[in-house]
Amino acid sequence: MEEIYANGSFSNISVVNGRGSSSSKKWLIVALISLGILSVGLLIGLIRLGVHAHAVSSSAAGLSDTKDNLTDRLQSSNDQFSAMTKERDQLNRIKVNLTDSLQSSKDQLSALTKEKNSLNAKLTELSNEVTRLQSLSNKICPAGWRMFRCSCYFLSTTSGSWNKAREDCRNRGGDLVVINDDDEQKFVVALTERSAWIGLRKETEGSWKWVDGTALSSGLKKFWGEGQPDNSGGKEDCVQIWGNSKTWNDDKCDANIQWICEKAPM
Ligand SMILES: [Ca+2]
Ligand SMILES: [Ca+2]
Repeated sequence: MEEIYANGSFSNISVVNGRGSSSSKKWLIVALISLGILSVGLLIGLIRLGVHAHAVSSSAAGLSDTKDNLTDRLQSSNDQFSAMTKERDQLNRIKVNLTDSLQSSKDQLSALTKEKNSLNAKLTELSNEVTRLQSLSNKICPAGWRMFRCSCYFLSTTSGSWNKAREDCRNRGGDLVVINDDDEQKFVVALTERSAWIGLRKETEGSWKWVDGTALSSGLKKFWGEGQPDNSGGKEDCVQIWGNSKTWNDDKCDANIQWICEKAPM
């Protein structure tokens, strides 16, 4: 008992409690201290973890705010893009309309230019006609000739072949009549009730030529009589106006009929 007390304070405790060995008590104390230290460390760890969690939570909140901010900006950008797209489409429509208007204006300008050129050409033609009429204003047809527009016409009082008729007209300062249009045809056929030679003759088969060298125009072919020219007998090369129907007929050039001459006034 005394030995035990002599071994120091820890031993004394062990002796007083009367439980376990001195070594075990020491380990118990060490364990308690370690447990305390561990608890303190754990507490510090928990505090740090709490602080870190708070920081993470704050960071997450910040990120959420940033995300909301970016979402708002993205939505705003989308709205702006949509508005710009609409504006672009509207501008494209305006551009198409303006392009159409410009093309239409160009077409109208082109048509007006053509019309202006056409009118200028007609004005020149009319001016020339006025000049020509003025030069003829003091001119008259000889006795026995009838004036129509700017020509004199003579109906023969005798009869003969086409060649004789032409020779007579030339001797009178003219030639067999050249019918240039509907009005002249109307005037010429009114000169006689009988058939008469005109200045139209076959050049080759199917080709007719006036004595002034011009070809028979398609617009005057309507004056052929029904079924004419028929080249009856294979020798009808000269043209007469039929007195009864007032239409044209090809006949044998040596047929004996009247003729009509044409010449300019003097
Ligand atoms: Ca004529
Ligand atoms: Ca005939």
